[in-house]
Amino acid sequence: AGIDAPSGTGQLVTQAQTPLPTHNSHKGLFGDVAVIGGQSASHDGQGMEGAAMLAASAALHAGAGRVMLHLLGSTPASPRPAGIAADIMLRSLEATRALRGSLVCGCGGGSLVAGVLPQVLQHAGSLVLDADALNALAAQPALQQMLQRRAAQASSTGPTVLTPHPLELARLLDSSTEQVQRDRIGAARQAAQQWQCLVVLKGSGSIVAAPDGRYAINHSGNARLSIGGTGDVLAGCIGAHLAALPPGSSWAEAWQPLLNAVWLHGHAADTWPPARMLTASRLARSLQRPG
Ligand code: NPW
Ligand code: AMP
Ligand code: MG
Repeated sequence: AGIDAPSGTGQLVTQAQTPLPTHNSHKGLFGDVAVIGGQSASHDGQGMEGAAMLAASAALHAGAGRVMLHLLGSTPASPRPAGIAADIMLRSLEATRALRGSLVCGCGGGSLVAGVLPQVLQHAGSLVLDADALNALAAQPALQQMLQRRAAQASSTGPTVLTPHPLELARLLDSSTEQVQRDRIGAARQAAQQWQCLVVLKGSGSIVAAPDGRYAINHSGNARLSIGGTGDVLAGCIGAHLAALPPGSSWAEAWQPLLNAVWLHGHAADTWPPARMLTASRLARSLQRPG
């Protein structure tokens, strides 16, 4: 109910297609996720560590084998912020970047993200760019050129996923929220083709678009997701679903795992007990593989 699948290259996502782990699985098979973001409160007093912590928690609960986190502006002497699950490894920027697996960058990253993006864009594996990573790209044409170079070298790097909400996409396209919302499919496809990336335009009925023009409309999720932090949870969830792809995978190989992640994120909200308040940290902990 709700949204009709348009004709052409559109598809409606109504369930995840995720195989269950086999009997002899080990953590190496699920892949690792590194999260870089969450500008430390000690840097400028803004305190957006929570966003990166939510992304890391989501990656953990969505099935990553191991999760590492670098809080921008932190040093080895920085205290471990309360609330980071014991399962999550705090690492330096260099150690986090060197990880094999997928890299999620931008959640709560503030102004410090722009400085790390040139290195992040060279990551040999899947890359998810969210929030302030998207804002930095929008503000700096030189970073956009690096993003395009990454796409041209995809066989030695990996697929890139941009996860903007309507205002973030408007910033990237030098447009307005209203214009993006007027033609959500067109805006998502334009960005996917322009940057040769996979794009998830978030909101009610998230649009997933690919560089070749194909797109999908996600059918799960509801207005209970309209709270702070749920987008950070989505970024980590996508990171987990892309983590097992080998370096050099194409965007086409990332397409179905990406649709699974977007659908499962919304599904977690759809199956949340109605009488219980949904929060982003609870959403992260409720993510699960189907089956
Ligand atoms: P309006 O008000 O309609 O003009 P920003 P942010 C629009 C971190 N967080 N449909 C809407 O614009 C993030 O990771 C940290 C239409 C809205 O006001 C970022 O790093 C948290 N419009 C940073 O904060 C938890 C829509 O976008 C504006 C829309 C800033 O991120 C919270 C907000 O955009 C947060 O995640 C829709 N569906 N969705 C933490 N715990 O540490 C959004 N808009 O100005 O980019 O701010 O998204 O809050
Ligand atoms: P962000 O704007 O980055 O915090 O991300 C918000 C997340 O919640 C995205 O995954 C959106 O698709 C989702 N979301 C927000 N509002 C709704 C809604 N009304 N219906 C479905 N999903 C929503
Ligand atoms: Mg967000």
